[in-house]
Amino acid sequence: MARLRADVRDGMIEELRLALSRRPPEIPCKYLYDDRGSWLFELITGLPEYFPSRCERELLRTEAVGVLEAAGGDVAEVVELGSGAAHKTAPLLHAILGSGHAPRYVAVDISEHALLRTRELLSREPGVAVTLVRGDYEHDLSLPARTASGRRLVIFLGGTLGNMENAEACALFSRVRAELRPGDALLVGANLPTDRHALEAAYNDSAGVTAEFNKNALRNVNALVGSRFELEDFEHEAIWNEHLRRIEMWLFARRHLEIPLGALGGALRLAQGEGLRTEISRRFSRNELESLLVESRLVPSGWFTSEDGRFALAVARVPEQGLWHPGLTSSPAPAPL
Ligand code: SAH
Ligand code: AVI
Repeated sequence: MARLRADVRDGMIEELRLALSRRPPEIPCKYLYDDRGSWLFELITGLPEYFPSRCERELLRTEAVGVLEAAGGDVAEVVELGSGAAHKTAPLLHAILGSGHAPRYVAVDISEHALLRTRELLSREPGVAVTLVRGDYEHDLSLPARTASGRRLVIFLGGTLGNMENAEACALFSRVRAELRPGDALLVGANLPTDRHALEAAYNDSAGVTAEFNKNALRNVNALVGSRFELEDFEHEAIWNEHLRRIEMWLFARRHLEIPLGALGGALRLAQGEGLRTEISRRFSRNELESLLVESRLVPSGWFTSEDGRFALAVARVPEQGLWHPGLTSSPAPAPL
């Protein structure tokens, strides 16, 4: 498995330095995913309280053919961003096999563990050629050249879009778009607004797995830069931010702390009760999500929601040359962001 490129690693150090110097300090959520973090996330997806994975898996199982139709059919290649264990991807690949294509599947993930799980799970799918790409899609997205004619479909599942602010999401979509041709498509899985109690329970699970996952970011940062965060000095809490319609994962200092930051230089001082934010997890309305797609010059072409109304799949396409017009959207044009 390829190591992360040196420039990517250097970029991560700079990114961490900047994030930890903010007030409140932050650790960007990609640092949740070292090998242990990827394993913990997979455990989270099976927890009774964590509903998004189950909703999305069921949606993909029931709507795979509809999703492919909304993508324009004739899909020869699926590129998955942040594939994780790729638990939900198989129904889509089966539907492509059913349509007569032997698809190529390309997984892009920052975590080696996640990619190895992807390969393990998809090796059970005969007829699918699997390519693994280790990298940070927030900085660079150079996909391998296509090997077949037919449509490329980029998929971004799990609600991972919700871990980004609008500017980051649009920047990612632009990077994706640069790897697509007219007629290609993008599929995004997104969380929809739901009741606060279910949400807070999903991110403060009773078995404490999410707390472990959250604190693991400190362990990962220690390993990357030689900082000296002590996990027992922090309390996990996930809080619903009503105004911004997002869950925020925090680590609150249990006492006054002065944490040496190793290669980042200096120390991070936190008063007792002061927090470090490690993740935002947004809930989108249809209008918000489709506006992001339109702003990235993609044309929404399909919308599927889970029975409980908590999760949606949005499909969008790159317009054929010269055909771009916001009025091409499948629903009334969303208001600008
Ligand atoms: N799509 C899977 C996994 C979601 S977890 C699912 O729905 O279950 C988010 C995944 O994105 C993790 O595997 C993590 O390693 C990966 N990831 C997070 N930030 C990333 C980045 N900047 N570049 C590449 N992969 C990233
Ligand atoms: C990967 N991502 C969409 C998950 C989420 O729900 O925001 C990560 C997660 N954080 C806590 N639990 C799960």
